[in-house]
Parts: sequence; structure tokens; C-alpha cells
Amino acid sequence: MRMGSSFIAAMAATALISGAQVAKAADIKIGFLPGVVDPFYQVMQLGVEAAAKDLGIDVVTQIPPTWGVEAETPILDAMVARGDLDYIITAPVDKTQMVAPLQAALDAGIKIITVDTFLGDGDYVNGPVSFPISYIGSDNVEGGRISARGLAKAIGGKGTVYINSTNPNVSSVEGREQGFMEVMAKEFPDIKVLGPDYNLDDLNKAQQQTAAVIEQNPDLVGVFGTNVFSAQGAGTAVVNAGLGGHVQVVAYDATKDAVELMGKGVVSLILAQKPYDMGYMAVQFAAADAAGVTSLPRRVETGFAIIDKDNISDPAVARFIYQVPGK
Ligand code: T6T
Repeated sequence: MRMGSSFIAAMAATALISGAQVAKAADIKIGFLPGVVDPFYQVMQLGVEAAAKDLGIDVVTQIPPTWGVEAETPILDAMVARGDLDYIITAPVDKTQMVAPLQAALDAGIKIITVDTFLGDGDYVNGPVSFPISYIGSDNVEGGRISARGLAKAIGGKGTVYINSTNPNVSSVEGREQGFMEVMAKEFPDIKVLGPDYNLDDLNKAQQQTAAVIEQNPDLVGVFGTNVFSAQGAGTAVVNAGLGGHVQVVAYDATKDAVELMGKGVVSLILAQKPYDMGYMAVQFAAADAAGVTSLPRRVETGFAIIDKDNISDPAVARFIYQVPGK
């Protein structure tokens, strides 16, 4: 595959790489295997495709229809079996169970970059899993802390709140739950936290679980939805119960639905991640690695935009709402 000429010029200008290494980078082919079909990963795919176009690299994308090891592993195995991929950029759907299948990909000669979720404890220098080139994604523990402080503020620092999440052992949502609970325990002694319940990344399940918690806990004043479907399901349950504005929702992920629920006064805070950046940079990292770059950071935190009703119309903030053309 051909590399973009400006990229080659920039790399060559650093005098870090030889002509032979540039030729190697020009030949790479990347597999992109995100976690599931959702607006977050659709935006990430836009970033992957933009970088691939800019650098003249071929990318093969396959997206599991549902979240889980049983859905992601066979797709990964098929990507390995193709025999033509040099790198796989992936969001492992379980921090332990995806280690062996991804190690098998590495053993077959494919280098791994993880985006959004990590393997092991995410410390690829000193941690138990160190074979991926890098983790590029959010600091989800910090995102959970920000969510906790936002929800505490929205409910006046007291009452019962509930966490609706996707699955255990997923680095992203696990970090969010951890950061959220840590702040509530340390900073807000008058807030009681229920959950997490796990919806297996199923919107209907998230809605049903939240409806049941609302029913059983008349003192509920807040919900933390830890991802797209958790927040959307929770928000819908709050609306259906006629409690919009009374039960405050904090939504991780900046979807159009979350924005609509903010307009209705149901969602008080939205945490936008930067999936486009994750995808774009992961492709750049693959190209740089192929070109002989040896000092790529093993962890890159892409940051957040924290959206509330006061800043949502600011274009500098609104640009982080997940926009998928045609959707
Ligand atoms: O929140 C994102 C992602 O960060 C998480 O790992 C899984 O769920 C999403 O894709 C949103 O649905």
C-alpha cells in the first residue's frame, strides 16, 4: 500500500528511518475490530478511515453485532485467518478473556493496538499484559469521577442514585463504575449508591432494569448510565415514569439521544469521549510502528468534553457530539 507523500516526507525529514523502513510502512494493511455497532464506534470508524485515507493505508473493518467475547472472537479469528493483515486495531470486549485470542493474533505475526478498552490492567509497560503497542482511549476512572461530581451537584449532594452499566470485566465501564463509586464514598456521604446492574449492552434491558429500580426505590433521585445504551435506556425509563427533572441522569457518551434528553431536562450532564481521535491516532501509530518508530507512548488518553445545558450550543463543545453522516 502507498503512504501519503507528505507523511513520508515528514518521517524522512526526521532522519529516524531508512528508505527500506518507509517501503515497509507503505505496505501495511490494518484490521479494525471495534466492540459493537453503536454511534461511539461509528465515529471511531470515521477517524480510522480518515487516517487510512490520509496515509494511503488499506483498512478492513468488521463490527460485531452484539457485545461479547462470543461475538468478537470468531471475527478476530477470521481476520487472522485472512493472512494479509499486519496490524489489528481493536476494542477488547473483556480485559481477560480477549488476551488469549489477541495473543494468538500476535503469534500469527499481527501487531495489536487497543482502542477504547484495554487488556489486563492497561499498563502495557509493567502490567500483566504488555504485548499491545498501545492503549489509546479515555481515562475512564477519571470519567467516572467527573460523572459522580456532576450527578451529586445536580441532586444537591444527597439522596439515592443508581448505576446502570453493561458488563463486568470490561475496562471502560468498569473504570467508570470505579471512579464514580470512589468519589461518592469519599466526597458525598449523604448519597447512597445502588447497583451496578448489568444490561449486557442491551438498550431494552437497561430500560427495564432502571424502571424496576425506580419502582422499588421511590427515593431515587439520580442515575449514572455508563455508556450509550445504559444512559439511553435509563433516560427512557425516567421519562416513562414521568420523573423527568426529578430523577437526574448523567450520560456517558454524547449521542443525539442523550442530547435530546438533555433538552427535555432529563439528562443533566453528558460526558463526550473522543472516538474519532482514538481511531485516527491508532492508524497513525500503526504507520509509525511500521516505519520504525520505537518510542510510541504505550498509553494515550484522549480526554473528554463535558457537556451541560449551559455550554451545549457552544460549537467548540458541540463538535464532540457523536455525528454519523446519514444517521
Ligand atoms: O461507551 C462506549 C465505549 O467507551 C464502551 O467501551 C462501550 O460502550 C460504548 O461503545 C458506547 O456504547
